[in-house]
Amino acid sequence: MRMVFRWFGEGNDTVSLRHIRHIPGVEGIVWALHDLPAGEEWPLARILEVKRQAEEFGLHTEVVESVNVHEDIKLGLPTRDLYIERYIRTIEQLAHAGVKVICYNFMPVFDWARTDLFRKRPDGSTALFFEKARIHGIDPFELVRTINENSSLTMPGWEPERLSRLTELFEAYRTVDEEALWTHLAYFLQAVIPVAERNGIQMAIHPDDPPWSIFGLPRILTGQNNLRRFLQLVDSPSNGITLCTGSLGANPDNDLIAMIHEFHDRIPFTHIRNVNVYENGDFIETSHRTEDGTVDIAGVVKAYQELGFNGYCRPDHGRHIWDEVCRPGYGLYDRALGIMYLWGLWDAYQRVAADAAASERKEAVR
Ligand code: DNO
Repeated sequence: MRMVFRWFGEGNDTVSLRHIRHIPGVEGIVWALHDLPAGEEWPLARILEVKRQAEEFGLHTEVVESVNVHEDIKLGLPTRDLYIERYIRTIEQLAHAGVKVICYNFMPVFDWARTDLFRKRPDGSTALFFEKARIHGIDPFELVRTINENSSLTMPGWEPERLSRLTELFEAYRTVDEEALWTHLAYFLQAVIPVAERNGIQMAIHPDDPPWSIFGLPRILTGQNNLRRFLQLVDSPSNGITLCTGSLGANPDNDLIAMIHEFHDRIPFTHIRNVNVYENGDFIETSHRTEDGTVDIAGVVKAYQELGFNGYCRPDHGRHIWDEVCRPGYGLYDRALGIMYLWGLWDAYQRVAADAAASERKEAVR
């Protein structure tokens, strides 16, 4: 397991590379050119600049999250070919700079969604929260307004520029159902996966967060059967998944450990975090510890360890603790605690496995 940490870039993050370097076992950053709107080609000089900044602190830039997919591709519009062309050139430039994994998603209009960014928890910390009933009753425009008003540091995926076309997009998606979205995804993959293959890149789609339809928009990367269907769309090692335990784990019917066993050789990147799902379907993000939520984090790490997982892993959203002022979910402290928990589990399972193998060898010699 190769540990990496998300960093939003110079002047765009409260966490510094210097601090990231202090977290044990972190070898690289997970990054993006967040100021470029979806559909723009990433200039090589800008890519190399981030690489240089990270390398100054002994960190690599092998994992990108996200190269966002332009809505015209998801909508299947004739203009998609132009945006696919640019996407391909971005893949090539990233490969040229030594990138190995590109995370992206195929969620219409909105990236991940929450109803409250700073929900007070019983321990006094705050965390991201999703209230099912509220999202069903709310007008998406109002949600965008409250989210952006309540935080000067927006959630990635909710940048005001990106959402400025909201009315137009809702109108356009009226004719795109789940099957149409699958077709548009296949078209995109058929164009980009061969390029990724040639350039030694693994594309890793992020599941939908939460893994169900919101605001009547289709969502298809929601569970084990759909992920299997996704992998079969283009059967290539370059066509992979970012297995996100928090996104998929928001639906308690999702068996994460079964997914890891089934898909492990197509998981170049994993996000590990915990959520606590309530009986009514609401969920709140918690500390990474298994006992603190409804996702079996220890089981997840154990499965990866048993399978000899050698992909990239990052802790995911954390609570806001110790008075830290940070991007929602992306503070330093709770994510660093998360990493130490993940390493603790990993090292312990690894030790137990090594000890068991050693005693088996001893038995065999006797
Ligand atoms: C939220 C993230 C998502 C993720 C994208 C990947 O914190 O997990 O914004 O980066 O969906 O494309």
